[in-house]
Amino acid sequence: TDLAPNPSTPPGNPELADAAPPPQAPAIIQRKDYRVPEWLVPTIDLDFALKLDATRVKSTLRVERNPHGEQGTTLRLNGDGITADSVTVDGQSTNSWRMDGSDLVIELDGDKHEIVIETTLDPAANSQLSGLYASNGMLCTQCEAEGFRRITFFPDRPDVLSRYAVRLAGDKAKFPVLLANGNEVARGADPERDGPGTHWAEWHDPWPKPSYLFALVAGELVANRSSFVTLSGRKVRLAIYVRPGDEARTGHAMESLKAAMKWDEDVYGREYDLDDFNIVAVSDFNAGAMENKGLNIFNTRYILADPDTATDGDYDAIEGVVAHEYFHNWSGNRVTCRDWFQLSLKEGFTVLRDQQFSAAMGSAPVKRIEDVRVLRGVQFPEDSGPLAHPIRPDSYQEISNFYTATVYNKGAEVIRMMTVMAGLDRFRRGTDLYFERHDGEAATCEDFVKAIEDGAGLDLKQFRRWYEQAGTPRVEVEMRHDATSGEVRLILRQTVPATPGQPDKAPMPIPLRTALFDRMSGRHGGEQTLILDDATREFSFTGFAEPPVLSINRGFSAPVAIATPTPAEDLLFLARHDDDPFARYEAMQQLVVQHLVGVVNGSVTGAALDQGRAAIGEAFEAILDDRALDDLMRGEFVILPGETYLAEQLLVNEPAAIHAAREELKAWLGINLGAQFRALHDRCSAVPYSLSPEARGSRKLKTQALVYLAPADPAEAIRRAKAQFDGADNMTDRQGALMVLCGLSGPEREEALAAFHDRYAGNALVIDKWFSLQAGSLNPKALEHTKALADHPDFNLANPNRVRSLYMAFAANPQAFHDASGEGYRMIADLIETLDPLNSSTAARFVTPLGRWKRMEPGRSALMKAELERLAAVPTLSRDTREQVSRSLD
Ligand code: 0A1
Ligand code: ZN
Repeated sequence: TDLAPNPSTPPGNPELADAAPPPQAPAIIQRKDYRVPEWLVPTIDLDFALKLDATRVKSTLRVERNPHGEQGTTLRLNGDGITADSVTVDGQSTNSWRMDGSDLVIELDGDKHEIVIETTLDPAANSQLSGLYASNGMLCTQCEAEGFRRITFFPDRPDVLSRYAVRLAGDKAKFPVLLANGNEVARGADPERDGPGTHWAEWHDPWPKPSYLFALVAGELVANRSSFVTLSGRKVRLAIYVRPGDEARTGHAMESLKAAMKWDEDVYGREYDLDDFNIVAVSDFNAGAMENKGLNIFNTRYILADPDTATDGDYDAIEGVVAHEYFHNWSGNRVTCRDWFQLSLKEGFTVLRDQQFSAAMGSAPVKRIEDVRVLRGVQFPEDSGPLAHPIRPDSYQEISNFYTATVYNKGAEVIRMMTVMAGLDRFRRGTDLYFERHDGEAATCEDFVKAIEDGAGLDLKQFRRWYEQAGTPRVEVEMRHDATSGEVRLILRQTVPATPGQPDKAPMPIPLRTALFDRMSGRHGGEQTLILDDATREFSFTGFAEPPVLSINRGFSAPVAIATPTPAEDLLFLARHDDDPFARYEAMQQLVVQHLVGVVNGSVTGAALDQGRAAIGEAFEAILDDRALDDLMRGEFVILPGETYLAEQLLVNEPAAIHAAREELKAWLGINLGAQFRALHDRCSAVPYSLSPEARGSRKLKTQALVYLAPADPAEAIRRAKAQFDGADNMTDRQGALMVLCGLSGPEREEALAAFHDRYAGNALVIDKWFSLQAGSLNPKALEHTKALADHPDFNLANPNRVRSLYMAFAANPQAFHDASGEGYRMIADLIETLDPLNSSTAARFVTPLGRWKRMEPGRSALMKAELERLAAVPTLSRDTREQVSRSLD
């Protein structure tokens, strides 16, 4: 290749510019600094000569000056860790380019030019799994958010949309399958051009797209093929590509895909827009999956399932993620993001859409409970910690740190509130207008809000604060009853807590679905949606001779915390009578939360402790006996609130006390309702395996029964768990039983772990479960076990699934991670330090659990902070990890 002389780059060699970057303060990208691109790239041709350790890329860009942009003379093309082998402008090799940091800058005098750039990559050495990388002998890409610049030089920003024409050539034996976005337009073999034993394929994507949606895959893959006829009668070919041997486990993903395609037509009027829809599953992947246009790339864990290897939870996750990526074709691809601050435009909306879809496919109330559990368990802590940010952030250093529960899950809740205020029909008019107005554009959150406002006929002026302000609003509730007039006055107050960089907050409109129950009849006179849109608001109701029971934030209509405790008797009433299934569940949870918080802070002792337990026991018994409840829902009711959520309710987090109080309650329930739990385990064990809701419900309850029996009667729990494990014909039962055995001690534990490992040796996804079960276990030795597992021959730092299976499970294990010695903290900090140079975006995700030191009791707080400070002193820390560490220490 002709290496262009490059006189303008001191000291004469562009590669040196990258080799040793001078230490400098990290650049902070600000939302307000957005400028339209100076240059557009209407088309790009990419020519890949694929090889695992040396792929050559020739990129041809037709660039045009943007009439709306600044009229400078330089074209800046982003790069990251790559060098140009050659650069030509309008067919001439040129000297008028230079490297500026990692970017390639070309001086151009005209308005339209053709730029050709050649780069060489080493995919096998790409351990970051961003850009083009190798996984098990295949090649694949991950370009969101800024991976395309690791492949070639390009204006790597989502508001530059191009038509892609891609030619892939490579060894026919190693890469029999060659895939890229769009349509395959030609294929053949040209050994003279590409070398002996090669073949090639050409793919054209007719839809202009940003670079983050580019993808290619090359490898030895087999396809599960099917088809779908769209609402206008077009036949779309569907294929799910996996490694040979895995094809039998793709059926559920394929069914989920077809159901999602149909649902998006029925519910949002969205039709698929290419003749092919391809999915590829890869086992080395930093995230869950990626919505590349017409070529979604998935983590194997969200594709592969059969009853022997996947739990019911895995089946649901596959259905949800397959749908999520498919839905992005409209919410993300056809309408994309102007800049990365708008990430929630596509993610919040797409999460809402996948939640709605899963609700429609299964039990809507159970799905709502699960979604709220994730929100409270992950997003609420984020919103009250050092990494809190609005769903539309104002600044970042590294965008991959903003793929958060806030942007995704709170983003979905914010749009869900629009559906509550408008109703689904009017909301649909809003989304129709949004897609119509912005199809083919790179849009903003503001564009979305405006379209909903116009289409649904809502006034969202004040509502926009939900995009601006971080922090979970707290709502206080006061009810005043006048027995003579029968009037009830409900006084609601909101406060939005201060968050980093946002000390003062303004009130936001909070839609609260509310009902007032008559104590005698157990009924209410109709639900109303109250909008709390000021610091304080009062609502008045008439016709109540007796003070009613308040059911508020039904269906979790707003992502807020109700801060006022409810009298236990009212909670018991709601747990029995509320006709909103979420509210009923919530009353049970609240009953337990209020009790456990009291136990931990010392306000509930002696007789009050006995009374509290007795009330919870009664409520549990009623739930276990209630014939009107289905088992899936019953299964939700008997899951105690998690320790992270409990910690959120306390001013000072005392993990050991929270853990002890929760475990003691479990044991008390196991002892006092032992007969019921045994009967439950027997009843559920008799239900044969199927994917019906009834059978799934019984599997959920079966293991829950063991969870309560374990602390109450360990010997019996071991007997039952062993029988469940040995007799299991599905992974849900097997994993549930192994989890219970893992938390106890004895030869049965070791035997079951060994049997499980033997049975599934070589099945990476199941071996991940084997690691997670041990690291996440209630077993008092979980810390020791985790340490030992890091040296297990199956452990592998290069595979993100494996890393997460061990260490995320560990960091989420309150007892082990918060071991008073601080060893848990050290283990995670050591992991971050070792993993960071290999895979910085995965490493950075482990900073979060260490970041919650401020509200921790003093001993652990100091230990956590010391680990963060140790990390901050590592000079070579990546931008990803450094940003998270420094925000956590601020
Ligand atoms: N857009 C994807 C998520 C995603 C983000 C970054 C990735 O690179 C590491 C990969 C995937 C989604 O929401 O599904
Ligand atoms: Zn997404």
